[in-house]
Amino acid sequence: MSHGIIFTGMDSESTLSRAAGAYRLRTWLSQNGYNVEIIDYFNHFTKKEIRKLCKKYINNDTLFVGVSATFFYGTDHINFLFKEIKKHYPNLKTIIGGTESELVGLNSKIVDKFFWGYAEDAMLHYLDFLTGKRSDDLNWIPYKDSVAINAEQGFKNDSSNLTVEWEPEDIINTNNLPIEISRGCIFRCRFCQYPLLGKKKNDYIRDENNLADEFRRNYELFGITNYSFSDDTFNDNIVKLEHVANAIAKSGVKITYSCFLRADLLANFPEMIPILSETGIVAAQFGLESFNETAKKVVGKGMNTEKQLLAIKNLKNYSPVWTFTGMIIGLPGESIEDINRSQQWFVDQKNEYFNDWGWYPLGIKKNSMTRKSEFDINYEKWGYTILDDSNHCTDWKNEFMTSEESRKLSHKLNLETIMIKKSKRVFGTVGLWHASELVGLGLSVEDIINDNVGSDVLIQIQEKIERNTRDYKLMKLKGTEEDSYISTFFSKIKKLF
Ligand code: B12
Ligand code: SF4
Repeated sequence: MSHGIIFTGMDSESTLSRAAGAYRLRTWLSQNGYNVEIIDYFNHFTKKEIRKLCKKYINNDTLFVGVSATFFYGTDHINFLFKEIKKHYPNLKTIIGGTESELVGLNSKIVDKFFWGYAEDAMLHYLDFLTGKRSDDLNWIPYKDSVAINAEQGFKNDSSNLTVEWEPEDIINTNNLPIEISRGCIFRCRFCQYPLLGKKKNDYIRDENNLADEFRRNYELFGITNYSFSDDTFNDNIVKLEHVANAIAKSGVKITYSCFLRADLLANFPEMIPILSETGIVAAQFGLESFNETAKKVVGKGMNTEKQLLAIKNLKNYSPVWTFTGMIIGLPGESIEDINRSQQWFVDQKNEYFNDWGWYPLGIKKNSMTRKSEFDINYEKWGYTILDDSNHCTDWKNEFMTSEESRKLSHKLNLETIMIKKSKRVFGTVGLWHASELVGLGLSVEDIINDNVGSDVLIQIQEKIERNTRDYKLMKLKGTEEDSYISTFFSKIKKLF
């Protein structure tokens, strides 16, 4: 008995963790009277199996079939699924939701609606419409060959309750789950496409008890003690950190976690460091973005680099924390020589400040319908000329390079880093992902920091990923065996003729 089915997954093969979006919607909608079935690991199901899943899970109550595109971009799978729905279940709505994603190769003619952005309220509104309880007064805008809404716009975005109720049927065979602490960020960095920017301190923060309940429930049901904090800037103020410390204490569960931090806030508010340590921080991702003074000022992260680095060192000296920073290629005022110099600095600092780092080309998404950055809107003012805007990520040029050159350079430098560090990154993943997986497998933070990760551990991860996927698939396909015996029987007969 489900009102809708959401297919989800991580685009990458290399993770033991899960994407939260579909599960958050399931929890919220069930609190409001609608049942949602989730099919995770979408890219691991064959076309035949997708057909079987549709037969098994679609019933008379089903109103929609959706895909969560925050972390899943497999358009072959989406096209196949929606074609099946349009052919065999024409009354159902086909929906894509999540953070606005490029989805190259998607046939948008067979997508009825796109919901971009945090979508609890908009989706509830839409389901009430589909069940005849209200009219559809959502603000639909033409989008590709379909229509879309910016699901965050026009709603309260109340974030006091952000519960995700993971269920035994989700087969949580891992010790790393995402958990939302708050939404949005108090800053407005000029390149940033994150949601709900410029919020007031403590807007969109989760209620303390609501957070504590989730820590406790996850521990009692699945033994979870290790988390990826989904929060755009975890340390945007000290009150929030204290609030989370209280929630952890209330839950009675001793946790470890990874999170996104701003270095300038650590420098300005050093009293954050003991709180982070005592609450269980083991890995942190910074976004220093650049060492070039002009570029830093332009984006809105202008604090003197030395001060930022000292704060990061203080954090690491207080208790072991694996650290990573993202760096952007293509910011105003920063030349290719500057970037090569920064890469050399990273190589020379030998884990003193950062255990890993990654280069990312600047993305200008001029045609994005949601979450536009200042650079997306006023690119000319910041020295960018648009060369081609037919794709989701616009091709640009500034005084130093083109977007194509910035893409190539980031690829080259990231490869170089892997070679230099003889990287033990888990199957090529970078950033928090890597550290979270390893902590979840029981490795000590010290070993991760010192790159003391044997190939046996990597094989163990690979085996666990394969086992998890197989167990999950078996469970979801359970009850369709009969189907499969019949089709095997017929295909054997076919072969005889
Ligand atoms: C936490 C996080 C991570 C964590 C994830 C941990 C985990 N296990 O989930 C880590 C650090 C590992 C990570 C990694 C990466 N991330 Co990240 N991450 C985030 C962050 C900050 C929050 C995501 C989240 O979980 N939110 C909480 C959930 C509940 O929200 P949600 O998924 O958006 O779901 C809501 C809506 O979107 C909607 N929705 C979702 N699904 C569906 C389905 C339907 C049918 C409907 C109607 C609605 C709907 O409803 C949900 C409830 O409101 C976002 C930024 C942001 N604030 O959105 C970036 C973000 C998702 N990441 C991004 C990127 C690019 C990456 C990386 C590729 C970075 C890299 N180069 O390595 C990797 C991907 C790794 C991989 N293998 O796929 C981009 C994705 C851009 C895109 N979609 O095109 C984002 C948006 C940041 C950005 N603006 O650049 N990330
Ligand atoms: S880059 Fe980070 S600090 Fe800046 S606005 Fe975005 S989420 Fe906030």
